[in-house]
Amino acid sequence: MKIKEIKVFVTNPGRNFVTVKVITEDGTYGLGDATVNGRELAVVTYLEEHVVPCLIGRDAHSIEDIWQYLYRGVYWRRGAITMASVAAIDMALWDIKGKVAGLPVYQLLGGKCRHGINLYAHANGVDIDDTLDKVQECIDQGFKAIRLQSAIPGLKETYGVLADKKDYFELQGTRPLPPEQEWSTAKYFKLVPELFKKARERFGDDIEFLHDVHSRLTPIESARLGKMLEPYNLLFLEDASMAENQGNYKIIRHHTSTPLAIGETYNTVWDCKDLIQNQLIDYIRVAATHAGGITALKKIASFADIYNVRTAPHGAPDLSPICFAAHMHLNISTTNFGIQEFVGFGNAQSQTIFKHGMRLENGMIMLEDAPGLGVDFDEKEAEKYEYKRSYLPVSRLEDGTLWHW
Ligand code: CS2
Ligand code: MG
Repeated sequence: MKIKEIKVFVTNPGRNFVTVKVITEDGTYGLGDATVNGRELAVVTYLEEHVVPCLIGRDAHSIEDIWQYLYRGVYWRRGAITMASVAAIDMALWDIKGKVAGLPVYQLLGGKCRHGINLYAHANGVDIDDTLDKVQECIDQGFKAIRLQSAIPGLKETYGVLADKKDYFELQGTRPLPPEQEWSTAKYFKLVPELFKKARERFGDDIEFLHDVHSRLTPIESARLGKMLEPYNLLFLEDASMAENQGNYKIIRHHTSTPLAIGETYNTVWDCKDLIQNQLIDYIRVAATHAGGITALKKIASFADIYNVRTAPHGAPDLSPICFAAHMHLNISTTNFGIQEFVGFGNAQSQTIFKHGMRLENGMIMLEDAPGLGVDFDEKEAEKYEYKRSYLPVSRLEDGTLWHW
């Protein structure tokens, strides 16, 4: 089953997505997501110039060998751009294999370990009361786990919420240069314990709460936050401190029993090997698109299982429905799956481009039994929405120092 052609598409139905289509000689095709938020065209060039020419004529069934060829066979390994390219090809090849077998990908990964996939939704508010009202909306929609983020009074555009009460997800593509936000750990510390105290008072103990620190604290500050939040029993605290230094988590872990999650920016198992094998985290959040695809995530999950670490794949809207579907096939067939982040299936335009049969039911995703990944991509629709340069925000301390976003 030789690979005949590989196409790379960029479309912007409200935000940029890079999609790869691998086509075999008999016309079977598979799809992959290669979106790296804010650096999209770098992946397109990497794929078109350096990957596609090497794959034409290769056997589409040789998923592991092609993965090794694109990873081990390249001197410059790792990094978001390289791994998103490897990932997109890998997803597309699993999609093809499923279509040829007439089976959904999860069957090829070992079959179902559960009937549905538990999700956590987002409640982002401009202040505590607004955030709590959003929590109520999530509960009304059937969600049983919710991530709470509130803007911090007195700071410009804090993480999770931007000016004009807009969710930061909506703003992609509307500003030509990175928007700037402000950060103050002191002000954040006044707000966050209060947010969760009020949330527990209003909603009781039966709902799971989560929170994303977005790497803005030093390790010892994260440790303090984890302690302060212990009474409110979080499912996990995400990205408590900078991801690059795995040693940070030794300090945090030493001081708090609040469960810890990290991994959305990791590109390979090497980025989280120490965290996992030293049991410094509870959830690993690597995404199929950014950490080398289904092949790599399956291996990371098996490694994590040995150390009681569960998976909680990144589910932000800058991952396309193809990546989301890849996560669903992994989630349903992975014994140590924990929870999946979910922010909806995208806007109306996006849903005309990416078509799928995944269903939301009572805070869970249910999968249909379509062969492959179960997502289709409408090229004609995609052409209507041109790429727009767009950036994530940057964050500065109140004195102007550039900080983590
Ligand atoms: C966030 C992401 O969903 C999350 O947990 O951290 O929204 C993240 O900021 C973006 O995906 C970055 O591209
Ligand atoms: Mg996050």
